[in-house]
Amino acid sequence: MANFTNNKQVLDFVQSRVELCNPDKVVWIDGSEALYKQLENEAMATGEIIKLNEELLPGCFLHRTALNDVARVEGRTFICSREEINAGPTNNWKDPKEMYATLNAILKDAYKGRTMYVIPFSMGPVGSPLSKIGIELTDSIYVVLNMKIMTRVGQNVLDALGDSNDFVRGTHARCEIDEEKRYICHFPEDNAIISVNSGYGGNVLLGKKCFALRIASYQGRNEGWMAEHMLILGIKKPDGKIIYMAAAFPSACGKTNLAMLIPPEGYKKAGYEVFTVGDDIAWIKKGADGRLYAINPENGFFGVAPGTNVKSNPNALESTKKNTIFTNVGYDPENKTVWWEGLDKNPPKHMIDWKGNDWYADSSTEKCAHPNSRFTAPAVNCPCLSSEFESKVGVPISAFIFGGRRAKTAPLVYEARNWTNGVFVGSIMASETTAAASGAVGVVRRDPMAMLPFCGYHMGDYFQHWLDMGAMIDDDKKPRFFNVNWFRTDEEGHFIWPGFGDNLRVLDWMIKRIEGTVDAVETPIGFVPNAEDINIEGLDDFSIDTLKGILNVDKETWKGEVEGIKEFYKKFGNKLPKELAKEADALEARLNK
Ligand code: GTP
Ligand code: SPV
Ligand code: MN
Repeated sequence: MANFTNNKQVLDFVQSRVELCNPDKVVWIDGSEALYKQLENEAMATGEIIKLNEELLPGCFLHRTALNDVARVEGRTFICSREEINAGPTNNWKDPKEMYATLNAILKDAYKGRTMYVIPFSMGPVGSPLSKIGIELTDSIYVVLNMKIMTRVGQNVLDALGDSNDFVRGTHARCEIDEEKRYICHFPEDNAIISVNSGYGGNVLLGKKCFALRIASYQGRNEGWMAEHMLILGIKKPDGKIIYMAAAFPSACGKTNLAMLIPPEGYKKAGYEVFTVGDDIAWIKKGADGRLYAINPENGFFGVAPGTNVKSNPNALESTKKNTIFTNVGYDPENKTVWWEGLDKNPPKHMIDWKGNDWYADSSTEKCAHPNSRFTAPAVNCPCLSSEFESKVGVPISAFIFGGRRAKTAPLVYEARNWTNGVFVGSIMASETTAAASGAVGVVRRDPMAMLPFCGYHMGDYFQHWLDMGAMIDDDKKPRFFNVNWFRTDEEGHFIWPGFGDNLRVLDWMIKRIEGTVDAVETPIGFVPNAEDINIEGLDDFSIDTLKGILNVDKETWKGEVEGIKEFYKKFGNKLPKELAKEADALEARLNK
């Protein structure tokens, strides 16, 4: 072991797990291609992964999870802070002592007959002052191969860590994939994560939601930075200037798509380009010049497959053409390729569905791919990856965007009045639930800053942290706040706004607001565009009246909304920042005027 590191805390951690979990063998993931090849071969031999067509999809694999293990499980996700109050009303809490006892019983001999893999990984470019290091222990080769794509893994991470104790201790054990004994547990005060009885992405790739959001949000609050469920994109204007924005949408609400958007023809011709820095998570800190800078701590995309196609997101599709792992999509055994709903209109006649059963295009009634089926693709594959992706300082953020799925209520876009009002707008986000987490789909729920399932501490304190961050930034350097809703529907339930690449038309309006070149209409909820100021040139079947319809703010609907907000706010008791309670009152007063 000492070949890999002399860090005593790392060695102690690994040793203590060896004693508890009792693996047959310990393998350190040093980042070498030879080792990854060997692991791929092993996993192919056991059927854990299926090699896809080397010509069409070089380096790609398919994996199917257990039928009961296809999404994050919020009901079984815990924040185990010593004091219950510190987990807050929106998280499940368990006393760490009690939870360690439960987990230790499950972990006892959990690796028996198996290999324990030690994955040293960096969230963020290795050596960046914004980056953080973790060690994940796992008995799953699938996890190792996914972590290789999603994070920076290997010996250089251990070298960067040196003797430091500042690393997250992650333990994952598949156990029996027993739903009843599935636990995704976070111990923020111990820098530790333990995940058992699952093999699904968000539950087991511990660098992602568990570390980069739940643990990191807690660290960020203590250390004066922010960990957010946000994509980061850069928009290059015809004058060559690049404006960076970060956007928080709940799971499966369009982050990957917005991050990789293709400008509409007219914009392309005019010289607009869009660059992806991140598609899911942003770590944000004040930079040397006083502005807020963001890095993407990840190294790949764990994206929703269904609906991804050459029209909706060609950049994401292109990213999946090599060295990608597909999870729970359809499989064409003849051509060794993959398919999912919404890829194209001609599925292969015979496939194996995500459950492993035969599926026939002309007779099967069930979905071939699971609605939360995913691809794990290396960021370097993305044709529009930002040249700043590896930047150790990050990119300066000019706007924060919040949004969700609201069939009614929220207009296409509006701008908040100022930072405090912007934090209010983020805190009242609501969205219809999706397949990204187990449970009912399509139910409207409050999801502040898209962080409801991901905030590692009391959400009232989290709101306060947002306000405190604002106080650290001079007014002329503060990002602006916007809210968007791509998902307004008509009477028949069809989306009214074309969305996807055409969302740039809305971002374009934001840029004009940032640069101070366009007016807006003041409404009780914030500033809404004059319909004439949103460029709808080149949109077929989309009139200015339709646009006016989705920009409309209905006072009566919003009065109901305020009631919902106040009800939601009650949860936080005296931890709700007074500024936000005042914002709710002020909104109500404006609506009643
Ligand atoms: P997570 O990875 O779960 O955090 O999801 P995400 O926020 O990255 O969502 P993603 O971009 O993968 O989109 C999820 C679903 O929303 C896909 O089925 C998309 O086709 C759909 N979608 C994305 N953008 C738009 C849009 O602008 N309009 C409409 N109507 N649908 C969209
Ligand atoms: C999400 O659910 O927000 C995801 C996928 O990005 S997971 O990694 O499962 O969290
Ligand atoms: Mn996400």
